Amino acid sequence: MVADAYKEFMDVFPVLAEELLTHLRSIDIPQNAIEWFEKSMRYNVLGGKMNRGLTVAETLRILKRGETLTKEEAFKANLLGWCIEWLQAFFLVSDDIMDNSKTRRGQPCWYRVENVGMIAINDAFILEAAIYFFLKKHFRKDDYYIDLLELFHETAFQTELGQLCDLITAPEDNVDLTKFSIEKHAFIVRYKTAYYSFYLPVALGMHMAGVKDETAYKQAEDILLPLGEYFQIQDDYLDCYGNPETIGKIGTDIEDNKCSWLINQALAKATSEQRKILDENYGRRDEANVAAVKEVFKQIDVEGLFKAYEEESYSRINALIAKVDHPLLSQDVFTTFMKRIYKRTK
Ligand code: GPP
Ligand code: MG
Ligand code: MG
Ligand code: MG
Repeated sequence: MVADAYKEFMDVFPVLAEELLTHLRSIDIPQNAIEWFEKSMRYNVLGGKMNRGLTVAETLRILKRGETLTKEEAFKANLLGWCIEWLQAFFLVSDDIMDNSKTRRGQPCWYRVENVGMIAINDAFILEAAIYFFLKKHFRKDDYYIDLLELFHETAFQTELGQLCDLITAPEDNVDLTKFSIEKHAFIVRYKTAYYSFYLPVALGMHMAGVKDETAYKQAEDILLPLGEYFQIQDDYLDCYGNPETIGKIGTDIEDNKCSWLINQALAKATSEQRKILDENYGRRDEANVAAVKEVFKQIDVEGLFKAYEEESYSRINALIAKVDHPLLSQDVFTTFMKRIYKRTK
């Protein structure tokens, strides 16, 4: 990553925030709505790792083979990166309501902030709308404007389908562990996470680089989806074993009856006694139930299984990357992304 790529990216935020605020002032919306909007935007868009956002300009730089980006190219690539961060904010505000989560990025989830509550649902819609406001303002005259629109719409649709499966596989009032499977898990994570977190940033960089050949997008997708799957399995692992101070959120997967990677591993290995304990304790809100589940995870050494999976994925995905040969792509796009997430603790 270019040394000051992070700063260059962060410097775009105030410009975009001001564009939205200027628009709001122009429609004479009441002052308290402007204040609400600004607070929601800062609270929900900022404070993340910005992995997704940074990747667009980084991809563009690599695809332009080291050629320095013009000021305008760098700005537009970073703007697209921010659009993913806005999309992510829209997803996280909504996901935290659906998952009954307590904290996010080290602060209370937006819906739990005083006086916010279910207004957060509308705030989430507004966060999504901002994406199309920026795209229209800055890309309307570009020949790939329609590609950007389709990509954001299709990616949101994929993510929502993944979220749907995540939610209906985890009904709170009817715990039935026979509904889980590693195949279901693979579908859920690919759709709820991999498309928007991995394919989207790289595909946006490719559009800006002028890539039109569909086979290049397909080749990128074939690596980015497994990479995204690995990333979400890390997320499932950190939900149970991560340090809340470091990950900025308190895990709820066991309480929420989620079809996570950990429970699927445990189910595959459990004895009938352990299985009984899982059936009786998974998906329940009580601390004692959670502790019983974690004890079975410990007996089965689910943590060890994760470490082995992590090594296996690392080699498998690196082997996929080594085969990338499309002239419009570069293996560096994928290795940089992999480096950023391998063995992550947050
Ligand atoms: C991650 O799930 C997936 C999302 C945040 C996408 C949500 C999609 C919507 C359409 C709302 P997660 O619940 O494991 O994430 P976290 O652990 O960060 O809560
Ligand atoms: Mg969720
Ligand atoms: Mg969640
Ligand atoms: Mg999670």
